Amino acid sequence: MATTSRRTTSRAARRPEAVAAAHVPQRPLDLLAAVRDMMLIRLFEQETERQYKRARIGGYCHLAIGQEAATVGAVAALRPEDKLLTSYRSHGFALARGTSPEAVMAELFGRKDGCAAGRGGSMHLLDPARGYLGGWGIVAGQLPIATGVALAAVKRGEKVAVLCELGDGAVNMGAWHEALNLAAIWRLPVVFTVFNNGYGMGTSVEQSSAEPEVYKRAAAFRMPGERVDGQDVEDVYAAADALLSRAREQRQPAVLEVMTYRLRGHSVADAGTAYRTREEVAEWADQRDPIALATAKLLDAGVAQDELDRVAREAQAAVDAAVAFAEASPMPSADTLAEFVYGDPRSGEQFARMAPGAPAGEAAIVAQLQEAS
Ligand SMILES: Cc1ncc(C[n+]2csc(CCOP(=O)(O)OP(=O)(O)O)c2C)c(N)n1
Repeated sequence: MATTSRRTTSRAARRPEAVAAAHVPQRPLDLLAAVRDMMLIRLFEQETERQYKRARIGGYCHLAIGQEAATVGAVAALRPEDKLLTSYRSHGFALARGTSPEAVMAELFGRKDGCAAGRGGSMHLLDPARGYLGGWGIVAGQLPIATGVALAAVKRGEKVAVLCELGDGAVNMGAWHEALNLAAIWRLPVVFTVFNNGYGMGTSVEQSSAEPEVYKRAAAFRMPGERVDGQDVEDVYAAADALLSRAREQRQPAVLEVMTYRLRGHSVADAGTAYRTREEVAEWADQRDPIALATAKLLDAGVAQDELDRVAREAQAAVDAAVAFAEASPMPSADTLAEFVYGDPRSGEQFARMAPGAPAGEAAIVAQLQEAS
């Protein structure tokens, strides 16, 4: 009888070979500021895990502990006018882009003062004022939207770049091909930034991808493709800066593969040990923790340990304040349910048509509209 074997592939905790030109960023990265952001994100997500276990947070919840350098390095390369779209593993992106920890935590709690007014939760963070056009829950769902956002920017004559983050699991979806093909044909300013953390849920990249070196897939669309060490915030920043600059100035789309690792399970419901060994996780935590790597560089450069301790204390205070804010924020009231569903402010009418006895309701609304016009 044929048997199936679940092949697991170990992901060694070592610096991957970068496949990128040596980029010299236009503006140097402020490494201390990057460490501050990474610490905030780490502490925020550790608190998120605690609050989830206390049932303050419901629904799906995906932590990106271990991926902070990838997130902070990529976001640091964005200009204020640029746009950002990501997958559901989105807490760090909102925080790195400047959304307040209060607004993010309140969103996780489903509260009125959350950054998506309590409608989105962990997977659907949103901050249009900062160009963060969402965490998206459908794998690869954000890709065609990012292509569309880039097309809209070109049509409006805006010189902006779009950073579209996705997981390695998204590169085998049809939307990947559609979005990259159109971006290439129309020369749209979008950088598809693949956070390759080795696994899509419990399936390794090697098990699921005929070409596991994701950056090479850019060749199918005649785009530049680069791979960078995602645990080194300076490297991620330099590569993202180069590709985003070319997108902004020359409308050159690209693929950036950021090699990283998530130290937690796929979501809070996954212990993350069925498809990888405890040793593998421990090796990444001990040898390739992005915050430890960056703080070691700062200490080497003469930054005092006291200064780093102060940064960590301030980050923890910001997280504590975020929890207090979220607890105090009210739940959205039921009569605002129809708000934010459609861009059209008349969404209330559309909801009314769906109410019990809608046909009559609809007739009345149509009559009112006719009267008003
Ligand atoms: C279209 C679709 N299919 C399946 C799922 C369920 N699902 C959620 S996350 C995920 C794995 C995605 O992995 P990857 O893209 O590598 O991102 P990561 O979770 O590692 O950040 C799957 C299959 C989904 N959300 N959307």
